[in-house]
This record gives sequence, structure tokens and C-alpha cells, in this order.
Amino acid sequence: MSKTTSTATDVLRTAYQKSVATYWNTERNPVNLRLGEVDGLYHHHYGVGDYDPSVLEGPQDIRDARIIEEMHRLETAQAQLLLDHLGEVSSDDRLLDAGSGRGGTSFMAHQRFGCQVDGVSISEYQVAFANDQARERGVADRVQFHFRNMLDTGFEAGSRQAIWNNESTMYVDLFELFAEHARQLEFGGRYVCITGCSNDVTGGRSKAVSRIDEHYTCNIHTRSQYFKALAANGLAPINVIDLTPATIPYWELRAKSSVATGIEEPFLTAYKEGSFHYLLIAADRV
Ligand code: GPP
Ligand code: MG
Repeated sequence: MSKTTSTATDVLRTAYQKSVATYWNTERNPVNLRLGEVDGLYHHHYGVGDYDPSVLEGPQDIRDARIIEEMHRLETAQAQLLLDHLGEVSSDDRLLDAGSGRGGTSFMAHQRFGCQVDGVSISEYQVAFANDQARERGVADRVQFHFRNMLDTGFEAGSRQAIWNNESTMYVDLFELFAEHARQLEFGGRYVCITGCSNDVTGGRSKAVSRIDEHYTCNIHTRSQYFKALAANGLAPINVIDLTPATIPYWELRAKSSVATGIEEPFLTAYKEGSFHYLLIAADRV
């Protein structure tokens, strides 16, 4: 471990990064907290798979709780799908969750593989939240969260058997990000991301995609940028899955829920008009 403590000046290098950190340091959306309270896994990504339509029936109090549980189930299924693509992971392996949020995917990886996981986030609030969760779960020796920048983590070269970004690549330059991932991955190590990306084929950024960027203070990349940046950094794709049809039901359910935030319509519009895709990309370090 080359760095143990980081100050805000080390980690937040630009005015843009500071504004992203402010968003996540102050974010307390019920759509994330109430879903996390279902079983203690707090996610910062969307869901995949069909929902059970019966959750929309019944008296208001039960209906609300059932919708929230169902949305949480779809978000957990998304994270399981990401982990399915990490390949063989042993309990001796060290993994990196780049943009680890409140820790949901990291805890699931440790639960599944018994491996060590480090998560990095530029939100000090999220890092503290996730480390509290690790202590509560009794896994703080194996799952650790750090206030660090995913573009410059300070972890040793070749120290990681797998790295993922679960919906966090839209905050950074992909060439810089994949250079840092390639540095940290051992030869043959696996990289997986799930992301929303804009469609080069339909031309410039659509109104709906711009509204998503504005909502989260992010910069959604085009599909082609992912593959250029992977290729430029010795990351060879092994699997690409268009998850767009699988995520639309999640957004339709979310739009009907009591915890909708207003961003549901832009997502549904962007996916349905074809200006935006929800992709899983898995690549090997070569
Ligand atoms: C995080 O989920 C969302 C992002 C990091 C932003 C953009 C993602 C794209 C695929 C474009 P969240 O769970 O914090 O969002 P919400 O509060 O809306 O549920
Ligand atoms: Mg959410």
C-alpha cells in the first residue's frame, strides 16, 4: 500500500471533481436509502430484469413497500450480473471497485468470492458510510473503502485480478481511467463495466441524454469512445451485452413508485428513441 491517508487537495484535483464530490456528499435520495434498508446493501446503479406486476396491486402502504423491494431486487440482480462477468475469482484475489458508492457491489463480491475488495470514491461521506457498513457486516478486514481518485488510486501496479466500474465511468476521461486500470491489473486480469452510453449512430447528444448529464453532473460518453479507450490501453473486450431491453422494466416500475426522482422520463425516452444504451463490457488485460 503506497498511500494510507489522502487529503481533499490530493484527491479532488479539479473544480469539476469538487462539484461531483459535493453531489455525492449531500445525496440522501430515498430511492437509494429506502432500497438499501431492505437488506443493508446500498446500491448506486439501476436494475435489470422483469418486475413482478403484482407489486402494483393492493393497498397503498403494502404497495409502496413491495415496489421498493422489487426495485431493490432488480438492482441487486444488476450487480450479480456484473459479478458473473468477473470470471474465476479466488479468496486470495484483490479486486478494485472504482467509484464504490455506499459499497453494495463490493460487499456482494466479497460474499460471493471471499476475496479482498478495495473501493474508491471521491465522496468522503460515501467512504465513511461504506466503511461503517463493512464494520457492521464484520468484513472490515477484507472490504475497505478509500477516499481516493479512481484516476490515480495509489495501489500497486499489477496488484489486481479484477476491476469494475458499476455506473461510474461517466465522471471521468476514459483514456485516463483505462490507463490507470491497465496499470493496476495483472496480465490476464478482468475489467468489467456497466454503463449508460450515447449512440454514435443517432448523431449528437440527444436532449434526453443531456438531461441525464445535467441531473447527475456527469458527461455520458459515446459507445465508440469505450472501445477506443479500451484498445488504446491493452484491454481486449471478451463480452459486450446490450442491457437496454433488460433495464427498461426497472425504469417503468421506478416511474410508478413513490421514490421517483424525475429522471425516469429522460431515461425511458433516451432508451426508447435509441439515443442511449445500457451496456455491459468485459475485457481482459493483455
Ligand atoms: C448512480 O445511481 C447513477 C449515476 C452514477 C449516474 C449516471 C448513470 C448512467 C447510467 C448515465 P444512483 O442510484 O445514485 O442514482 P439515483 O439516485 O437516480 O437512483
Ligand atoms: Mg439509485
